[in-house]
Amino acid sequence: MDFQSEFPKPLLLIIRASTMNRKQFLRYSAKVITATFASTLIKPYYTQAMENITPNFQLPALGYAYSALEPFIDAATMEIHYSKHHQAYLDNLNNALLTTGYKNESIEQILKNISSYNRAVRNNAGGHYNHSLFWASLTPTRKTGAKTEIEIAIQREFSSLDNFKKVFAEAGIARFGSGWVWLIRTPDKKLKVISTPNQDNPLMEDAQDKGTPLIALDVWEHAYYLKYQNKRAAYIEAWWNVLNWNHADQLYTS
Ligand code: MN3
Repeated sequence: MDFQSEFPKPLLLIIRASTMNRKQFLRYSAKVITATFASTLIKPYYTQAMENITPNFQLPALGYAYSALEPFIDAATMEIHYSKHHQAYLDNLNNALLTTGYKNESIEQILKNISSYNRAVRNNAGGHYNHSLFWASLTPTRKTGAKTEIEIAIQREFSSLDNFKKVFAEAGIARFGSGWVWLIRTPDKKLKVISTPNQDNPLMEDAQDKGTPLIALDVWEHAYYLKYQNKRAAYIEAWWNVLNWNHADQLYTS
């Protein structure tokens, strides 16, 4: 018989106790007291998780110095982009979520349900996710050694790495105004180059091209204007030198 479901707890205790000797009773009582104490400790955290909590999205660690990507991306651009632009998206995201009943969703969950949020959450959740991936997609360390799986797949699907770079750069140059260029894995497991306006991204439920982001390139003017001014094509050409292929490969193979 399942005592737990058949009887209320005090009755259960009496039934159990009546069948025990003194030693068993003491041991059982200790267990009940410990369990009761533990549940009062745990309960506030559990209750908190079920109710609205204060959003606290934060900057991810950069992992390299602002100057580490010179001469391809300059230190001043990196510092302003990371510590001012990204921080502003975070502050605005945390503030916007305060008014929408935040329930501890991850950034990916927010993007996947983006149509249930307002414009401020859309712009700033996108801004936070996109920049986090962008920083992780950069490295001062040139890749050496054998081709990664993603490079092999790119060669297979785009004819050559050079052709892929051409398609990717053209998407970046063609993006009118501000936005992003992406290499994504589509739901049917194909590689595809796409671009999105503003801070939209391919995880958003209403994205025109949905998929898993593998490589992200910021083509907003703030990403390159100090060094490249109006020459977006030159910025994209230089950016290939600091692209973290190993990170892209990790996303591709996971
Ligand atoms: Mn940016």
